[in-house]
Amino acid sequence: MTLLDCGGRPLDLGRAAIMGVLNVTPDSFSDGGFFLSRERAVAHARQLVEDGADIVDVGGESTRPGAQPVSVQEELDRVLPVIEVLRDTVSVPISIDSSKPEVMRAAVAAGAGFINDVRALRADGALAVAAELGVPVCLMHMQGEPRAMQTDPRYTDVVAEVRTFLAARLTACHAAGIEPARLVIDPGFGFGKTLAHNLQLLRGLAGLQTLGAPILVGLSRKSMIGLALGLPVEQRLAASLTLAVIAVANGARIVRTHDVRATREAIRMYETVYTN
Ligand code: YH5
Repeated sequence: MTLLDCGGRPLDLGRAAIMGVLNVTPDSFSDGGFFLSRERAVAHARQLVEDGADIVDVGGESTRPGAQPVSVQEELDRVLPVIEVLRDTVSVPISIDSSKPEVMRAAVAAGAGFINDVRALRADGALAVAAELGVPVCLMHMQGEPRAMQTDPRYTDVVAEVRTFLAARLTACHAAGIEPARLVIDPGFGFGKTLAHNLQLLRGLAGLQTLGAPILVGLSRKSMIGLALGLPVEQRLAASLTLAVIAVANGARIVRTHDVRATREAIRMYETVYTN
């Protein structure tokens, strides 16, 4: 049975774990300033935990297709106040969703115990900082950069290429002194992939298990559902739950989702049927 030590807070992977998404990006709503956006984010995080989140993923950089880069200072200003409050108000581990070593270091100092990096520690200095911090790290595959990654994604064999990329990042982490027991891998659904690529990856997900690291997936509300079923983002719950269950059936151990309670119920029901 796998237990990840997230800076002193355990994450039990004996059953699939639910990672609740907490976006701290001020794009969609304007408000009375930092205090209001911090209070709103903290309230949302507490709701995610009440709904059954096993870990909360705090992100201050939008990595959606077409998103513009954010400065280190802007990202710190968004996430640090929220992490500081959550450290003292929720008991589950806090994940920092960032690719910037300066943000990783400050977030872990403020109370984060897990690094979720959509760039798999490829930024300058990120490998060394992650080695020094000692917390678990999720390494995600992405082809290109968010701004242009959906322009013309190309693969000969998407499952093989994602697998080879993740194997190389695991090797780079080992070489940098990061213990294998704290590494998690993620195929990066929607990150430089067409609908066909995403479907091939989901069907081939179990093939990543031989890399020896727990698999995390993020499928919640993603465009692949919109493309497959013609649904707007607010009508993607049922399809997201279906994809989450398929992922767990194919080896996923952490599921990143906006809809914690429903995702937890769907996965627990699946596990009730298939676990003796
Ligand atoms: C992920 O897969 N994804 S941010 C576009 C959407 C809906 C949702 C409306 N961070 C992942 O959630 N971290 C994100 O269309 C992630 N794995 C890991 N490890 C993108 C997102 C989203 C994008």
